[in-house]
Amino acid sequence: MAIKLGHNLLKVMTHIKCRGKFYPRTDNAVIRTAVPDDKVPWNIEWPEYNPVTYTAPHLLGTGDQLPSWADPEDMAGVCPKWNSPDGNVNRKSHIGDYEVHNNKPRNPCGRTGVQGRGCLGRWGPNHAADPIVTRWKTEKDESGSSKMVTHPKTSMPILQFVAIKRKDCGEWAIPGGMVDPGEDSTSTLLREFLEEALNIEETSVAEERHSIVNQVSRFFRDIAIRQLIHSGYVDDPRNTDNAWMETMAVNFHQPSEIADSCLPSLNAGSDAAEAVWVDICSSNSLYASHSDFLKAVTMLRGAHW
Ligand code: RP5
Repeated sequence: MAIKLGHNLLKVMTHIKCRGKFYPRTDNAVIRTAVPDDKVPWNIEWPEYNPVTYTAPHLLGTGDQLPSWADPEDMAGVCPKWNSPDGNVNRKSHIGDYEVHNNKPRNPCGRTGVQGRGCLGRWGPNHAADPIVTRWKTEKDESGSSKMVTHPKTSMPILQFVAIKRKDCGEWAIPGGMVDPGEDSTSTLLREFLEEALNIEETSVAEERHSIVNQVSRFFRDIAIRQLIHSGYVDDPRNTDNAWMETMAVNFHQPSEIADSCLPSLNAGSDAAEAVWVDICSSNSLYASHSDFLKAVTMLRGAHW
């Protein structure tokens, strides 16, 4: 499969992780209506479908009590520009125009068994960015020089990626995060990597901070090592019928000849409990759609999966 710029890996996906029994972060108090595979598409009639409505309590405030990254619960007075950039909020989906019913956007991948925003801030698309930082797995040979490690079954070289352990659910993931209001996704890629995989917020010595930021910025700017993997929907467990995650996932690949010099040592911070290099293979169990993104990276780079 050729990976082209702007390729949308999951355009025709059937979401699964946002159809689990319980809505996340509710202590199992919010139960989704079970949506069978054949009832996921909105164009399949299901007149009895009437799932619970849930929006997390901290998103129901008004004025100063509402986080800057969240919409008001009632959008009637706001006149949102659905399917468009809207001030410093991007309400445009990567995957084309979504439908809006009674001022509530409809999840373009179909039913999820819960209405409202759940714990997502925006009605409609909630944009994120995922930096997939990779390198070849190497070992020293008898003469002390590095050689790429191949997998015994496929004889293909093994890629490693920077993984973080999410504090919220304990799952391993790519160190991505939400695009802040007014921020562009490219800046989010860098900021999230610095925060979650390099703990930049806790690096108090100014020179060290500058050196880390400069080193990673240079690496992320290098177009020779950068490749867009996915821009589109994410099968995130937080998705609802009216709010969903979308991301721009970009691979930054360290060439093997300079593998040791591109990045500082990993150090988990922000929403990450751990940050480590992990061998990529099909048995990695990762948050949301992150395994799909890694599979695409292995195909692109000719690595073991
Ligand atoms: C996933 O949630 C995205 O792929 C991204 O990795 C992440 C962003 O949400 P937070 O990590 O900020 O919660 O859907």
